[in-house]
Amino acid sequence: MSLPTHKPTDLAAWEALSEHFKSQKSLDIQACFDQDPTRLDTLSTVWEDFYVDFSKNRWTPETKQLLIDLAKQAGLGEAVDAYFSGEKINQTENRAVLHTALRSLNNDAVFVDGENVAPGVSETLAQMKSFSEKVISGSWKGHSGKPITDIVNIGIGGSDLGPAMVVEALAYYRNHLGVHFMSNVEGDHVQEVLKPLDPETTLFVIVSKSFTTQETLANAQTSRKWFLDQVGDESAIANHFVAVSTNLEQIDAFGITSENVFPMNDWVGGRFSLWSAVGLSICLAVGGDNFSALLQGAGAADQHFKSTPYEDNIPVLMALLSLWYNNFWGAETHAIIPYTQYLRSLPAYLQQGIMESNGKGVDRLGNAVDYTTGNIIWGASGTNAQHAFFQLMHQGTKLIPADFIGFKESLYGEDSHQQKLMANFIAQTQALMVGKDRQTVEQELKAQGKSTTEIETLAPFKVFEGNRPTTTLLIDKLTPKSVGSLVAFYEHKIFVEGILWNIFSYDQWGVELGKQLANNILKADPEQQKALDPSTQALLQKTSK
Ligand code: G6Q
Repeated sequence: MSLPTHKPTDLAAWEALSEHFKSQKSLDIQACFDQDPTRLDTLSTVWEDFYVDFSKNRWTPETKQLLIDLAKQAGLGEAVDAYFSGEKINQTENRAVLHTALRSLNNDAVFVDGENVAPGVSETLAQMKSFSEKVISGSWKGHSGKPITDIVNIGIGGSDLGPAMVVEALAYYRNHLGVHFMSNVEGDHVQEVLKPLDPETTLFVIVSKSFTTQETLANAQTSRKWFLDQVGDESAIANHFVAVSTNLEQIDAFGITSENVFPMNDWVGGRFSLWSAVGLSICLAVGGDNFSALLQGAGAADQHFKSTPYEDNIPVLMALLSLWYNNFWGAETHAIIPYTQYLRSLPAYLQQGIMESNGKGVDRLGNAVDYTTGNIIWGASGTNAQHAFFQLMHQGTKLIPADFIGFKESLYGEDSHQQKLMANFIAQTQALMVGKDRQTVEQELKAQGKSTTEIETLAPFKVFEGNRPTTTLLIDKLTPKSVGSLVAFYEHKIFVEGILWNIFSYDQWGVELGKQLANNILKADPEQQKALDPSTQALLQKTSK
C-alpha cells in the first residue's frame, strides 16, 4: 500500500475551509473568548505533563472541525498506519520511515522487507549503553591508560543537529565528559574544536549514515592526522575512534575496527536519527538511563499521536493550524520560542526537520503543486528574543504564528527567576493577542503628563494592533522524557503536514545540486571553468590560490 495521493485543494473539506475563511478574515481572537465561554476548553488539551493551549490562534471550534475533516478526507488514518508499520512511505528513496521503531515502548515487532527490526534495535541500544557506561566510568581507557575526558562528535546535518541540540537541552543531566561537535568543513572550525583537546583523553565519534559525506570525511581525516601526529601509533586509533554508520566497508578503510562500529539502518532518516546510534554522544553525555528516558518520552508521544482522537491530538492539531495559516492566511514563517536556554538550539534543529522535510514543490504524483507548502522556521530563546526580534512580531506587517514553549519548574529551584521568566512567557502571548488600542495609548500618555500635541504625535507609534496568534506548550519540567516527547510531537507534525500537502517528507533531493556543483568546482580544470557563467568564474578566480 502506498500513501494516498489526493490533491488537497480538490477535497470537499478544503472547499468548505475556503468558504469558512471568508467569514474568518476579520476574526478577533480576544473577542472570540467573549463570544464563546467554552473556547479555552475546546481549544486546549492536556496530555501527561503537557498542557497545550491552542486558543490564542485565529481559529474557532468550527475551523478546527473543518480542518479535522480535511485530515480525514486526506486519508491521515491510513497514512499513520503505513508510517508506523514500516511500509516504504519514503517512496522516492524506496525506504521505510521507522524512527518510531527506535523508541517503541514495548519493543513491538516491526517488519521491513520481511525482517523484524525490533531485535536489532534492542541490540544496538544495549551496545550504546554498555559502551557509554565504560567511557563514563573510566574503565574504557585511552591508548596511554588514561580515562576519556572529552568526546568529539564528527557529523553534519542529521548526524549533528539532533545530538547537539539534545546534549545542550539536557545539560543539567550531564556527567563530567566534555562533548564537542565538529560539523562544518571549515578548517578553522575544526582547529577550534581540536585546540583545547588532549589526544590521550579524547574519543572521536564519527557519525555518518552514508560514510561518504564530504564534510564529515574531511573532518574525520584531519582529526585522525591530528591524533596520529601526536600519538604516532596507528594501533591507538582503536581506543580513540568509533563510528556510527550503515557503511561498514568505508569504516574499515578508515581504520576503525568492527567492534567499534555502532550500526544504523536505512529506514531511519538523518534528521530523525537522534534516537538511533546517531545519539551515541547524547548517551555518553547523560548516560544510558537518561537516554532511555528520552526514548520513552518519544515513545509515549508516538502512542498519543497514534491513538488520540484528532480533537485532542497535539501533533495533528499543530499541523492543522500550520496548514490553516499557510494556505488560508498566507503566513510564510513560523516562530519557535522556547523559554529556556537549554532549548536554544531547538529552532535550528526544527529548521532542518521541518524545512528539509516539507520544503517541496512537487506532489506525490510528481506534479508541481499550485498551493503553498513548507514553512520558514526561525526563532530563539525567550526572554532574549524579546529584546531582539519581538518588535517585528508585535508591530511589524507580517503574520507570524509562534509556538511558545515553557516549563513550570526551574531545574535548580531558582523560584524568583522562574517567576520572572514565566511572567514574561505569559505576558508575551497575552500582549501579542490583546495589543494596545489608540484610546489606551492616549490615556497612558495623558497620565504621564504629555500635552495634547505630544499625544497626537506619539500615539500612532505606541499602538499594538494585537490579534497575533500563538500556541503555548506548557510542560511541567525539562527532563529527558519531556524533551523526547516534545521533539517527537514536532516530528509527527511534519508527517501530518506532508500527508495533507500530498508531498514526500522524507527525501531531500534539494540538497544534492549544491553538493554536485561543489564537487565539479573542486575538480574543474581551467578549460572547463571557461564554460561557467561569468559570476561563478570570477568568484573562482578570486578564491583560487
Ligand atoms: C537529513 C539529511 C542530512 C544528512 C547529512 C549527513 O535528513 O539526510 O542532513 O543527515 O547530509 O549525512 P550522513 O549521515 O550520511 O553523513
